[in-house]
Amino acid sequence: MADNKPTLHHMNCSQSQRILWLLEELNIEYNLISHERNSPNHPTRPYHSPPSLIAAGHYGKSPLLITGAKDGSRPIPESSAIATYLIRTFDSEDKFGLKSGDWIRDEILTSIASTTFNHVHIQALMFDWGVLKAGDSAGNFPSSGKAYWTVLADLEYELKNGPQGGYFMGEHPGRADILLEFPMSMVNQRNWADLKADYPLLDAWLERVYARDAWKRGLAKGNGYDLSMFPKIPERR
Ligand SMILES: N[C@@H](CCC(=O)N[C@@H](CS)C(=O)NCC(=O)O)C(=O)O
Repeated sequence: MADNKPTLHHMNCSQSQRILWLLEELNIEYNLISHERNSPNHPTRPYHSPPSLIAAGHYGKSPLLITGAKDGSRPIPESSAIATYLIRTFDSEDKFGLKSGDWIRDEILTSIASTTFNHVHIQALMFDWGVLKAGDSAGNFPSSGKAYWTVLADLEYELKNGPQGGYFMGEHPGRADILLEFPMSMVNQRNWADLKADYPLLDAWLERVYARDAWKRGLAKGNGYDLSMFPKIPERR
């Protein structure tokens, strides 16, 4: 698709849903190519990228963004790099505050999303799949509870003590809000924590994200966002 619009390679029930959200927030024209995860019964790669996504670019994962022809039709993997490219290229009014806002705060929270949070979230998935058990190399932590989810306490602290307005970056979502949506949706949909009881500000933040028109438009354009689709394997725990 050699036009000047960016093209998003998206896959159902995956973290590229947050990039669809961002594209809708930016109100720009883009091409969307939706891929369907392999079926649970696939002999070697259940739930993984289908051949169409593997063929789309070297990394073979979602999201993958191909920039428009005027930007060289360059493939960009990695959610954080894609979000930064899209905001730097298309946020002419600086609604996301990467130019005039508190970019250091944005950078801290973006880093938490892709390092600390990602680490705990992968561990939690491993617990769900029976690969890790409480007391394993994860450091004797239980797989749930407040001692395990200190990253949620940190984010609750940031919402309490950061700029008020409903989002991590104030009255408008920032890049960090976009990137935190996916791990927070994993926590929520896989019941890894009781957000309402233990992290009420995070719970309200997620509800606020889901109530945004751009989020709803992105969800409608995607091909499903059920993060509980990867089953728990209780018999192996
Ligand atoms: N670090 C990448 C991770 C991309 C990634 O792992 N995406 C998953 C979907 S949530 C995927 O495509 N998995 C398919 C596979 O591993 O075959 C990012 O931040 O975008």
